[in-house]
Amino acid sequence: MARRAAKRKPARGRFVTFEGGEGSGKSTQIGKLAERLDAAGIATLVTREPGGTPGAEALRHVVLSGMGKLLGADLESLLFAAARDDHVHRVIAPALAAGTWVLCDRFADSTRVYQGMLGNVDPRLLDALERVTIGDLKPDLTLVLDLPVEVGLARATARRGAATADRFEAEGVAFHERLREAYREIARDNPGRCVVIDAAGAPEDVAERIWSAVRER
Ligand code: Z5A
Repeated sequence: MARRAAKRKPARGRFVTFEGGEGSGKSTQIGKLAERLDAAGIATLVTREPGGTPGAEALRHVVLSGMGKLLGADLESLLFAAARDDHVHRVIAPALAAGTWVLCDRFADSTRVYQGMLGNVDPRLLDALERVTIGDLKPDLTLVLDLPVEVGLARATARRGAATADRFEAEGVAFHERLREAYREIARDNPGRCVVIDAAGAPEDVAERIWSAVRER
């Protein structure tokens, strides 16, 4: 009797998140890493938060327009959580299960930093939201792009041109300094998952630092 070949489940893909302050180069670097992984024959999916699904992109529009801020930090956290839940369940988890590497521009650390450490949202609320939205789905690697605040803001301002600053871009320098420190703290507390990348210098040099970190892991 002919035996049917057992179907092998693909190995789970790796989940890599990019975090950092305004203008730190996350979008630029995520594209460069995706190109390198593709060239190495590794299937990748590039996505972002808030966003990544039609529903989450609609919520992105709400929070970046400043409407979320009007509701207060607790409710703004719920909007980010709703967007994340949709994104995780419809896009990230299925892609990882299919063996695709997922490269995500911002993830749960952004909520911890922006809403938690800077917005003073109770960590117990954020813990509860994480349990519901991401459960055990922690990133395998988080690259924290670290840059002096004035350099990041100058890059973001140059890119924006005459357009109006969004809800977060409009915050002052002190906010962005606290943001940078908050990310460093998260990286210190999670050394197994996070690598701080010096994001100053030419994009190609930053890409090399990221590639070394990915290879090492
Ligand atoms: N947020 C939140 O509060 N809670 C959450 O849970 C989540 C998010 C998930 C999303 O904003 C906002 O939502 C974010 C946090 C909040 N707010 N902020 N700020 P976004 O997605 O619109 O913006 P962003 O995530 O901050 O990214 P960005 O400003 O677009 O910057 P970036 O992706 O880090 O950088 P980039 O686009 O690659 O580069 C910026 C410019 O610099 C661009 O013109 C590049 O060409 C240039 N660049 C990049 N690298 C270099 C180098 N090495 N040298 C010179 N110039 C460079």
